[in-house]
Amino acid sequence: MFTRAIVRPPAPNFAQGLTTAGLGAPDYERALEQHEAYCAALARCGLTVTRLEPDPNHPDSTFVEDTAIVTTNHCAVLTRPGAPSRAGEVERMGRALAEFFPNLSSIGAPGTVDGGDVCEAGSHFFIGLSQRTNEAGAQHLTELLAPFDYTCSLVDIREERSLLHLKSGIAYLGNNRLVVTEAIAGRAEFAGYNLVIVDSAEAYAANCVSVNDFVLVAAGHPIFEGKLPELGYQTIALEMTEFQKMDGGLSCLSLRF
Ligand code: CIR
Repeated sequence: MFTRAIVRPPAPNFAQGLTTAGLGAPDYERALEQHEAYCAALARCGLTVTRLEPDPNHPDSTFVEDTAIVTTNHCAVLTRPGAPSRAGEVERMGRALAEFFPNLSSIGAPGTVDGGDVCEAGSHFFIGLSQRTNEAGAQHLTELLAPFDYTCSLVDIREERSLLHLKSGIAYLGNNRLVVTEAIAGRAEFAGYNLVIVDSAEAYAANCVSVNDFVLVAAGHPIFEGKLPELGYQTIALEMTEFQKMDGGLSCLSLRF
């Protein structure tokens, strides 16, 4: 069971962050409302939500997931984000996590890892090799997780232009069930899993988040949203339009542990 989440509401200059989405500039007030609804959903899932102060020096800092990997058996690793403009986000997360994780470790140079590329699936981690996460970073993370009895495998998405991060295209729901976009559903790495395949037209919905008794899903993806209750999941649909404009999804707005 998760008991806590750390989030960081967007700063007023959130629109100055990195994006490739081509969906126009986000509306700040709307982003704040969507963020607040997201926090309320985490609370409904039973989590105590810690809100870090917004950081205008780092307009992408609302996407806290990229700054650390926090595992269910209480190990935490600070990342070294692949985008230089995001490097300065990690220090604040380190201070926030130190309270809960006395043995924090860190990815070191020349490695880079964005937390969005790291998908915990039971005792196994999928690590995406992406525009943000490199081989050295993935290797270092594999070494840091090994003492905690975690195995890791790499999923190379560098040619998948539609995926910024691995978790833009996959999510683990527990019980060997993996949500995956059509584009990468055929990858050998996912062969042993029960797959919930997300239609290309709804690819953004693949970034859903299993939190205790609920699965958080991005609103506006009726095919996917319809599938989950059939499989026995209770969903909470959340408006994510303003974060989607900045290439962000549901998982990246929080660290959960
Ligand atoms: C970035 O490009 O880094 C941010 N605008 C979006 C990061 C989204 N993070 C994630 O999917 N884990």
